[in-house]
Amino acid sequence: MPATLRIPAIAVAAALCAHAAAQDRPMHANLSPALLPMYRDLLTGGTGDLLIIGDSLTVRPGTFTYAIDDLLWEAHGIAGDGFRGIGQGFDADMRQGISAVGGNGYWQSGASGGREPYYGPYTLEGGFIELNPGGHRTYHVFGPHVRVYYVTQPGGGAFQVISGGKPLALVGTAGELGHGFVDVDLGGSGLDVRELTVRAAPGSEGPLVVSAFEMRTGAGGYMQHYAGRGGVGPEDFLTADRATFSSIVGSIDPDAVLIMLDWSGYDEPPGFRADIESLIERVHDGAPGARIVLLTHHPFKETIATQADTYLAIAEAGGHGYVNLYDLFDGREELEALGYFDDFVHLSPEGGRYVGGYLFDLFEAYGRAGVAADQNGDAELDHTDVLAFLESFTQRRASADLAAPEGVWDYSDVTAFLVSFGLASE
Ligand SMILES: [Ca+2]
Ligand SMILES: [Ca+2]
Repeated sequence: MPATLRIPAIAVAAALCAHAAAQDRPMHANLSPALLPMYRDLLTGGTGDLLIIGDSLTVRPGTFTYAIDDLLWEAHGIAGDGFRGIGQGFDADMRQGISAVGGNGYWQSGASGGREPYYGPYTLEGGFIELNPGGHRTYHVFGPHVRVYYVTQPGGGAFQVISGGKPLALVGTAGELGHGFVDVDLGGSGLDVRELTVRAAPGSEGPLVVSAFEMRTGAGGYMQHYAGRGGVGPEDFLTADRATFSSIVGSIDPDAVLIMLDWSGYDEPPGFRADIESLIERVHDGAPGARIVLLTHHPFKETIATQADTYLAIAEAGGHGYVNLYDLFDGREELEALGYFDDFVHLSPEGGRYVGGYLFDLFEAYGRAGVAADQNGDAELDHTDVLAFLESFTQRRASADLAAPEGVWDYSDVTAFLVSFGLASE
């Protein structure tokens, strides 16, 4: 055989090895257990809360998180626009953002910037606004129930929360360094845009720092909370004051937490795993029952492969959910050819809709399967659910009536249980 013909053979062998390596990395794992508490709430009229801890890829306008939000709202109802920081630079004039519409006498800090004293560690997103004496800032918010988060500190001043010309709350912020929040009811119902102003109280001279809003409709359904810091990895979130971070996460009380962070220029892969695991610990300090989903980035650079392997190892060790967007595409070239790149890192609106739709389909399949398979309702999936199903099936309980015809317990219900249990065990 001529030597020239052997080179392609070696190349083919190498390609097959690469393909085999990619095949070894699953597209997802442990999704049903990770989504079970959220889907149980969504399917029983409660509020399913997902907190997303990520970088710019999760908060930028048009990215996939907005598509997930729209699809889950449509499927399960709208519980609200959730938690959003007001100090960061991603306040797009669109539904899931908060639009700043006016004000004076304030200073705004994004997550990665700041001036002394830097209040970022006493917030969840790292950003905040500081009101000067007499200063104010007005926002468009969504839904009638708004929680306003602020920083407490020695000598802290007082601010008013105002909507429709009416002062709704007067809040003193003096105390130990930390955070606080106040709930205000803007009146009415539904999803209309409302104006909300935070204003330094007359005569207040002390420093005033406001960091975030959480917006609720008061109805059951899906609510997505954003903790996004542009261009950072987990280490940046670990700079947050631990008690503050845990307390804010606890106040959000998420059913599930989606983490999508890279090492982002400051760290090396060996430190990355420990940082992600520390971040998960801190989430559980505040919300012990929250389930974790580790979501890899799409392949905008080749080192995401290492991230995909690291996330998988963390997920397998901790029993966390895992979704691998790295192997969903063949690389930058495919993303570019599909028109899914905005700027060779971030997704275009088309790319956001595709990835959001892909994740929604996964969530629906594995979330619903988990709820159907958890026959004893303890939010764990194991062999005791098989026994519980058999008993409920024999006793003709509603929990075992999983397939049409309704009110009839037959082989189609058994099949439905086995399919759900099989999916949920993947
Ligand atoms: Ca169970
Ligand atoms: Ca049936």
